Amino acid sequence: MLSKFAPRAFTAPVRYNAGAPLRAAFRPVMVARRTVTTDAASSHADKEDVPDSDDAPFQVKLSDEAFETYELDPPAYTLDTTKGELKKMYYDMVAVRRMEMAADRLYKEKKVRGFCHLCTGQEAVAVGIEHGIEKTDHIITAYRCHGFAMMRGGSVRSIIGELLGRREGIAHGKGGSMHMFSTGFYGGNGIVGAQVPVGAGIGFADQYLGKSSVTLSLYGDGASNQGQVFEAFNMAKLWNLPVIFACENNKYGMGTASARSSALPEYYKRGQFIPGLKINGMDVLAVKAAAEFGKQWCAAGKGPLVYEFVTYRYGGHSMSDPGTTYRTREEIQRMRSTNDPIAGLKLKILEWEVASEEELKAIDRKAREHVDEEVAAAEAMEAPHATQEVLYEDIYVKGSEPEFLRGRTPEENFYYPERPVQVPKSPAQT
Ligand SMILES: Cc1ncc(C[n+]2csc(CCOP(=O)(O)OP(=O)(O)O)c2C)c(N)n1
Ligand SMILES: [Mg+2]
Repeated sequence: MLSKFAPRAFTAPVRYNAGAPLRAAFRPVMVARRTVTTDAASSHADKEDVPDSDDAPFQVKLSDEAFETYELDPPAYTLDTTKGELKKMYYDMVAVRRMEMAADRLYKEKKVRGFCHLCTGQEAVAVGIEHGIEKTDHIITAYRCHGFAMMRGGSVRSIIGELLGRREGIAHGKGGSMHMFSTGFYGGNGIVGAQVPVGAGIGFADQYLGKSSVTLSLYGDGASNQGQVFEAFNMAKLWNLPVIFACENNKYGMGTASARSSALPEYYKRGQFIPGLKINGMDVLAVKAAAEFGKQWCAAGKGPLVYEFVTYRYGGHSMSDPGTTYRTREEIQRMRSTNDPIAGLKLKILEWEVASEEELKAIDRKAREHVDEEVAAAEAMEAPHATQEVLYEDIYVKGSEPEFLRGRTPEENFYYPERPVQVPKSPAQT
């Protein structure tokens, strides 16, 4: 029997006694198709229904074009939220963008060295996901990770401190831009696609331990063609793991447009036997609704999902890419001026009278001042001393180091300072 998930083109019966049926099998089927919008201001609410209190819930109706599904009944096109939450989402997106602007400046001042990939334009994905899941859930992503690190609870000073290579950085200055971690956040990974199976493993651990958490394993449109992504899909489906494989389709992998690298650029269908959802990744409300839906789906034991967040990066791939040689300036300008996630939410907040122009300006100022203070604190952090002690710390958990680490020559061996043996106290001593 054919699986109900098998794509039609591969399952349609093919007769070899004539050419016509074969051609018919590949003839495009004319059906009305809805495409997901990237309009960041496409949700609706009646301002009369918006309560006075910041904490009282009200309902937002998402656009009919917020989602597209693959072998999946669509989630509700409504979202329960509060005025307080909308303002917090707005604050979070402004703060992430401001932090990325600071990273951009510090890089150009040559205070940040090495790789640095900014998420400017893609803020709604990190912010919307965080508002739709719990702190006990898990996120793992690629190198475009600053926004996720912050939303998972990393302070701005620890993230910027990391970029500057300081010991107070979120990974003690040893990871840099691509390798940041915090509770429930597993990086920040530089090898394209490698984090996807690791995400499946995190989901496996949850299932094994009987926990009801969900793991979001994020990757890019370029990464989606990695073999290990499909291996992870296969195992996750076989074992029914609580994992959302989420492609941030920002239209480009380095300088290559997605349609030039992907034979099927509909990334939400890439799971084949895994239901998929395509989401307006510029609308933070649609992102939040999708994250909530996926969490409930996984908690109900329904197994993995494949998501595609349609988004856009404003800057180059990394700091060394101006980002204008493989796409037109007009395209970037159009996305910035008509699909910006922050401007879109701002428009809705004003239209629904959730906050006044002045209140929003105050939120902008608060986010700006907070980020600026934190960045200044990071810049004031002392540079690490160029000693072997500093170089070799953080390789082993403190107290579990071996006697020494080998250098290139015996003279370069590093001997860890002797530590007193930790004798556990007996209950009578405590
Ligand atoms: C295994 C591997 N191959 C190639 C690279 C070089 N590389 C770094 S980023 C990138 C493009 C990935 O694009 P995408 O997955 O769309 O993510 P985006 O940068 O758009 O967020 C490539 C090819 C790498 N880091 N790892
Ligand atoms: Mg990409």
